[in-house]
Amino acid sequence: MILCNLILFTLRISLSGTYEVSIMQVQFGSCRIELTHGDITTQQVDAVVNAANSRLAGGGGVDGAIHRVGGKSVMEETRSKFPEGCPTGSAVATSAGRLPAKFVFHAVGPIWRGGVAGEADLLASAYRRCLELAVEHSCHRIAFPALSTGAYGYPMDLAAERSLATVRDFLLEHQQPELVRFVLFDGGSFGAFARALEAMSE
Ligand code: AR6
Repeated sequence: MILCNLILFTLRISLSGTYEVSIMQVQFGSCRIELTHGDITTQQVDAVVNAANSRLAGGGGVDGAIHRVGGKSVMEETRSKFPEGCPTGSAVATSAGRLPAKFVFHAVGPIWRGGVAGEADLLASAYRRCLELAVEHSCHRIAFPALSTGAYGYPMDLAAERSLATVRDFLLEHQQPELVRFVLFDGGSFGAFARALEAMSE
């Protein structure tokens, strides 16, 4: 049975001799998964996802960048609405302060412990909760970083496969949100996600 109509293309624009922008998109009915190089804090979407910890205490990487650019109102709202933090595999929503988005979804991915501690299911569940929050908050466009693949040590290839499959399954079932963008910080993560997305579309 054909579940969806896939259109896959890769666009590489050489802006100069040394800089290249890569974008890859796959269409699932009326929804789209998009991969791009870049910084999550510059994304013009309805919601950006933060790679948070379960105390929602702030940190480095994506978390540091989101709070630095979003400003202190994001942490103030997080502390006052969610003093208990957020369990691993889930996510909570705040407004986005000075970020060019309406909401930040603070998602807690798993710490990699060799793959034997339910990491794959927890990673999938963190992505799914963000997509549910997007639907609940009428967000049509959402941008994710590669959750758990930095300080939390989840192997990039495995994270790419699980993250993309989770988003694809959600879009096929719910037909929203209309755009899910993965914002990948470097060539290695972009390559891993591009390979996984291509394999998934064959
Ligand atoms: N935009 C997009 N991707 C980024 C950015 C950015 N500005 N900065 C880093 N990445 P991480 P985690 C990539 O460590 O593994 C924090 O201290 C990065 O290269 O931000 O889920 C929290 O407080 C990597 O591929 O998140 C937690 O304690 C990916 O984003 C802990 O780290 C995720 O890296 C969460 O660890």
